[in-house]
Amino acid sequence: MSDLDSIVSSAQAAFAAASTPADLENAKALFLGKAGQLTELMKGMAALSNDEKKTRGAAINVTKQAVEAALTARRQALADAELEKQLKAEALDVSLPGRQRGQGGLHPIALAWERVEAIFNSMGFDVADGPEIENDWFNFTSLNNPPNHPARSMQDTFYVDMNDEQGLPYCLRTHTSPMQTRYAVAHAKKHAAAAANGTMPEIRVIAPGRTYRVDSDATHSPMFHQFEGLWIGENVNFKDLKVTFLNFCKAFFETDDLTLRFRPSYFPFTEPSAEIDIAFSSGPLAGRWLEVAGSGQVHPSVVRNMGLDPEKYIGFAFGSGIDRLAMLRYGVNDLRLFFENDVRFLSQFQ
Ligand code: 2NL
Repeated sequence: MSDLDSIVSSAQAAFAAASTPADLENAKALFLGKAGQLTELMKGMAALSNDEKKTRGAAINVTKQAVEAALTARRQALADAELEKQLKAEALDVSLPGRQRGQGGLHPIALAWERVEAIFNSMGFDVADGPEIENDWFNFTSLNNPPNHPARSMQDTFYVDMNDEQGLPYCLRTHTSPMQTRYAVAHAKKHAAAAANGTMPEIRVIAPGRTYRVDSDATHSPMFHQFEGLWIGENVNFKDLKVTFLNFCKAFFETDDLTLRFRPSYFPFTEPSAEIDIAFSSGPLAGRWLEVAGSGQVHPSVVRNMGLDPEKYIGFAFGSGIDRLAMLRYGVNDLRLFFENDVRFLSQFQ
């Protein structure tokens, strides 16, 4: 191997051994730098004749080009390797599932509650709201509950350690009725002047909300959800009650395949009173009578307590449990599932 060929092969070996751009530049200096091997060879040409200079010069040039080519190739290889390394480090796995921000949704009871409001709204009913801590008058007395009625006992009602203006303790409302009485009183006041001319608009309202009773087992929760309806006018009757409640049930359960049964009952605030039972003619509950509401013609004393003349105004009321309706509508067999708030249960309703 000539001295020139051995320079090329040792340059190739030195460049290959350089593993970083800095190493490579150091290796380059060994051959092409000021004191590099090729530079030294050029300097050595001074002593040669003109003819020898020509051939030797051409040969050195070829060698130099070969060394430069090897350098360029190695530079490129190192740059490629660096890029490859960078790409690997910054690699994005586009098939990786994104980090999700979990979407919230409404509780099934809230969904049922909203459906109740929407359906009664569509039948011209207003939605009333009111306090969850009630006084004795609105929770019991105005609704015709006698002073020693068992519902008033501490075994049935949660009392608050504070008395109202009459010296009677506040309680957590045991039903949604007080909201309707409050609504009716405000309505009667607002339209008192018009009523004297015989033009008071009808009261048509529903009152959904949380209610509280001292009761806790597999089928009762101390806090539960009710909605009550009230329709009072000059000529509102049981037929209106039946049509209203039937239309509600058909819309709520999204089926015409159901029958209602009105069964005589007793409530202090209505007379006559009836339990409302429902039977589906198809589906998993077909053929069974299920109690879904209490109802009746509003008792004259209760109409009077609303600030209305019972000789002139008459109507009906009903009360039903939202939790129970939600169980029937969504096929939930255990009331407690609604209150455990297990996301695996709740997410099934979204
Ligand atoms: C039941 C019984 C009922 C009412 C609620 C009512 C409200 C007013 C006046 C008269 Cl302001 N009555 N509500 C009437 C009959 C029955 O509910 O078992 N509910 C789950």
